Amino acid sequence: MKRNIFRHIGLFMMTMLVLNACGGNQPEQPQTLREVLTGMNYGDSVLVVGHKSPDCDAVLSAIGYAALLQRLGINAKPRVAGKVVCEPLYALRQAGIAAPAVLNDATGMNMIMVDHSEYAQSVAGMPAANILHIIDHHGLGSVTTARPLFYYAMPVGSTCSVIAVMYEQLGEQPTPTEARLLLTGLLSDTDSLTAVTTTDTDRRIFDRLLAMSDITDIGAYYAATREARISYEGMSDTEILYSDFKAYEIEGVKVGIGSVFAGKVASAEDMCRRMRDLMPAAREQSGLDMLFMMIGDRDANVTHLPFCGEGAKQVAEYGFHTTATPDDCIVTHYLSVRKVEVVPPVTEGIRQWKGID
Ligand SMILES: [Mn+2]
Repeated sequence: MKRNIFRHIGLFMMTMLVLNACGGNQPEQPQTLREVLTGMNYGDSVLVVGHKSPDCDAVLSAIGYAALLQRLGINAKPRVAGKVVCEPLYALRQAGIAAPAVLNDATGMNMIMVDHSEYAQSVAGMPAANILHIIDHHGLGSVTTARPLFYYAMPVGSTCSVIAVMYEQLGEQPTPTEARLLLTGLLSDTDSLTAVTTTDTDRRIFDRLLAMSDITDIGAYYAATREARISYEGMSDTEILYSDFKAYEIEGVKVGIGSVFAGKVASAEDMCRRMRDLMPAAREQSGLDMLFMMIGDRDANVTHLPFCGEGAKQVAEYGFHTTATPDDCIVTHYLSVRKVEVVPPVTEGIRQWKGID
C-alpha cells in the first residue's frame, strides 16, 4: 500500500518534470481567458441579450456568445430585447433556429450585455441587474456596475467579429451553423465589408467563418438578407420607425436616432413623409428631447434626415454644416453607419447648441 503511494508520487513527479521540460505548464492565452470566464459566479444561469430594436448583430451575437459560454460549462441562454423581424428573422429561418425568447425586464437577473453598453438601449431593469460581461464594438456607453465585470470591446465592424475572435482565443471551433450566424451579423453590420467601420480583423474573420459555415453562395445569401432587411413586410409604419432605433444621452440631451431603408418599397421622399407623420408623437412617447430619422436610399446615394424636438434644427444644421429644408429635414449623401456618420455630427451640434467648447 505504502509502496503504491510512493510509486504514484514518483510517477506524478516524473510527469511534472516531463511537462516542465516541454513547457506544458506554461500558461497560454487560451487558458487565461477560459480561467477568467469560468472563474466568475453565474448563479444558476446567466442571460445574454443585445439592444432593443434587435438587428442581426444584436440577435446573432447573443446566440453565438451563449453557445460559446455553454462550451465552457456556463449555463448561458440567449434572449432578445424586442420582437425579431425582417433580416434577423430571415437569418434564423435560413439556419433553422427559433428566435430567442423576448426578455422584458432584467431586474435582479444575472446578465451579459452584447452589442451595447447604454442603458437607454437596453431592456428595462438593466440598471438593477447583475451585469457580469459586456461584449461590444461601440463607444463606452452609460452603464456603470458596482461589481467587477468582464468587459471586452474591440473597434471592429461587429460584435459577432469580437465573438469569433474569442472562439479563436479559446481554441474553440464554431459549428457550421454557429459560423453562419456569426458571419451573418458581421455581413449585416458592415454592409458586406463595405462600411467605414470594417477592419482587417473583420476581413480575416469573414474568410475564416465562411470556410467553416454551411453557406455555399455568399453573394446570393447576402442579397437575400438585404432584401429581408428592407422589405418591412407586414409591418406598420410605427413598427418601421422603431425597427432600427437607438436612444442616446448626449450632454444631458435625450436623443433618438432611427434608421430606415428606402428605395425598394418606397422612395426616400415617400418614406420620409410617412415617418414625419409619426415622429412628434414617437418622440414624446419615448421621453426624448430630440428625434432624428436616417432614411437612406443606397442605390440613389441619398439620406433624408428629418428631425423634431426643440433645438433639433440648430443641432442638425450645426452638426451637418448645412441648411435644413423648410419641412425640417437634412438631405445628404447616403449615410450607412449611425455611430460613425450621425452620432458624431449630432454630438457636435448639441455641444455647439449648448455653448460647450
Ligand atoms: Mn453591432
